[in-house]
Amino acid sequence: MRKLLFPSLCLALLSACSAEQSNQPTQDTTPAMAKPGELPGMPLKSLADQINLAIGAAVETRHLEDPLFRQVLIRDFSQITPENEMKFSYVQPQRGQFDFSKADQLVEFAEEHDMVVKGHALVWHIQNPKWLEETEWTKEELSEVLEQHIKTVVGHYKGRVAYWDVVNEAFNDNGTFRETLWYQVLGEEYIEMAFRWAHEADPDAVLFYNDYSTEAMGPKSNAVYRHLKALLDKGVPIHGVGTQLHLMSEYPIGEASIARNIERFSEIGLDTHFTEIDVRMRDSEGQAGLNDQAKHYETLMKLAAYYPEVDMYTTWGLSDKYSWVPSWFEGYGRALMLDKDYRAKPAYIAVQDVLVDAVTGNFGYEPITDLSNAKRHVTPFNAKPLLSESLNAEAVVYYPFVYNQLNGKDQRLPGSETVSGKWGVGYYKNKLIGQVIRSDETTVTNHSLVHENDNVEVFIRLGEQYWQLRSIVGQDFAPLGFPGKATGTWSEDGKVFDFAIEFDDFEDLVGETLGFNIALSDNDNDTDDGNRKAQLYPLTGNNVGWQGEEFGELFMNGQNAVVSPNPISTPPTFSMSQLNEAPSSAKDSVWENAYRYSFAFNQLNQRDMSFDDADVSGSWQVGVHGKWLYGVVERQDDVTFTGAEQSYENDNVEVFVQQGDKDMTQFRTVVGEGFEPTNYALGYEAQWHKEGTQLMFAIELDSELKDGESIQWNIALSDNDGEGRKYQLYPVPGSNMSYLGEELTRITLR
Ligand code: 9MR
Repeated sequence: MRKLLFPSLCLALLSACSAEQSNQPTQDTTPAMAKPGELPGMPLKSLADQINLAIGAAVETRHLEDPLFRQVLIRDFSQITPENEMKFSYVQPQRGQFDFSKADQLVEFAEEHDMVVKGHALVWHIQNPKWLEETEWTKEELSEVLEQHIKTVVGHYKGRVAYWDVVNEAFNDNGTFRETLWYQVLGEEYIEMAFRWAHEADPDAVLFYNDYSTEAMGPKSNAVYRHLKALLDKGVPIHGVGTQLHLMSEYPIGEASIARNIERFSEIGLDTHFTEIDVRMRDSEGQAGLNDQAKHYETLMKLAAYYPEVDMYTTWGLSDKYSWVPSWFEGYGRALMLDKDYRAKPAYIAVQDVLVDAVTGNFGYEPITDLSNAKRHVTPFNAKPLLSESLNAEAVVYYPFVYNQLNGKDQRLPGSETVSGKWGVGYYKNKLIGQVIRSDETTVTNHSLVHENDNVEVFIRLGEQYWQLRSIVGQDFAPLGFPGKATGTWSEDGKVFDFAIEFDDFEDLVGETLGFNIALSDNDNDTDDGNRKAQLYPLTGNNVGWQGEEFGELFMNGQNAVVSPNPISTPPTFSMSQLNEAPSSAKDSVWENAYRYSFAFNQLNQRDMSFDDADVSGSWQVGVHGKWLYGVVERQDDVTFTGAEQSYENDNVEVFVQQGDKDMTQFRTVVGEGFEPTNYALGYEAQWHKEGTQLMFAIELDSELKDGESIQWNIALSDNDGEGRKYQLYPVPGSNMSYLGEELTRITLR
């Protein structure tokens, strides 16, 4: 039941309260029975005002012509963000010719109705005019263009637009810089420049960085945090961080993680705005979806009401009538608090209830900030959107096949003279489009057991269901129960396999996270039993993919898509052994039976993480004895180079160790030298043998590990042949950010 307001509050807000009484004769009137535009209870803005929270909506001028839209907006909202009409292509459609006609109407409307305006967005990679996108800019020219744009727009609204989204969406989901026009021509400094120019044009304006999938702790928000902090340290005028919050009702909201994120930004002096909230639902969802959606809106409002640093709560649109969602995410919609007839949905009621509690002193809420269950360890494999059904090598990321899961504890690559390969996938609408590139001297396809032939297997998991699709070299996929359509074609020479897997349950895969794995099998007719000698996967495991286990994750990347917060897989986990005695060298017999893995993913190349083993290759093993972690590295390299000024640029091995909640330590040993000094309090030592082909190292742990216990871990082999670093090979994919304590894997004692 909804709570009654205190009478004193009604006195203070007489008109609003009487409106409430006439609109809502009884407490249990269901909102669905209200007339279009008739909303129950106190207007949200009269409540939010009392806790200094602006409550806003994204608006376009055409919406204001709809009387109900206007009425509800004026009644309930105290802030607007121009949804499109202040973007670059609108305000500067021709070079040097500014057109503020639409944006002016919005600002005038806001002034008439006492609303605050947040300008959106000065620098973005989308909705830029043709002239801007199609010119080959020099750095000087483009920086002039940007300076003029920002100064003209912010100057035009000086004193009238209180807040600005200065830079929008500058980072990729994995925390690397997005390769926009701005970044490519101006370098990362464009962010700093944009803030400085905006500040010069209106020193009173409050300036924000804005992005999506940054509400919670994670690689992307970490990147935003790091970069904004660095800019603040340099005195760049940045006042807050906006997190868009284009959410999905079916994913739980990471409340603790959002809370921690707000707090860390606050610690560096930045306010947080919830800037573009909407919570999309599948078209097939009913009341349960509406309730989940309400929970999301409610949790966000609780956080906004609790943290004084959150002083803006803006939804991306006003009602389901004009939302951007259905046209971007096929099969999804109804993302706002009001339905298409401007009636209150459960989300509206939930938000209003939180606000009522907050202004009547009944707000007992305290966010949870314990993150122990909220950690996503490693970025998933990425599939990028394609422009057609054909795979465009530029658009996909290639990952190598890496671990031979047929070979027990020694999962090393067999070497490219035996077999090697890489794979990449993208998607077009509801089709996964993939390619495998394979190199193999001997192709065997006549074994009586189909799986013992040279083949590719693709493993897919959706919820509780999983499928294995197999294609023997030269043949189409065998239909192993997969309900959609799957086709595969091999090139004449058996080197390239192109496939398409169509998902009947989806209209578009954007934003989905699928359970995924892929394997390349190799039979050269030369084993004792005539069976395969390798089955290479991109993940380590026990070759039980066919039983529905050990899936990795494939994230269907896209503008405003979010990675599922529910990991389908456990973080990549490697194994280490208990060593009977402290090893004396890399050749000590204790290593014979220990787990062994290859260095595999070149994280220096974000488009193709495979590498050429004629340049460099290597393997690593780890074990424990007492409180010590021992490791060995075997390395083959055509050219050993250690002449670079920066030691990380030299041929080296880096080991990343983090125990429990302690800080991560990065240990580096340049080939031939010991570990570089660190501030690690316990012992550590590295020793190279045999001209840099063998390394043994030892690191003292805090405490002895028990069976089944893990540490967070990574290891990398860098290769420079004298012309800059070529490869940095890790056992997992990632964006080369382990040195920041991110993208760590686990290593478990077994
Ligand atoms: O809602 C906006 C939609 O009408 C436009 O077509 C689209 C163009 O990309 O931009 C939408 O707004 C975006 C906002 O400016 C920045 N964050 C993501 C929003 C949804 O794409």
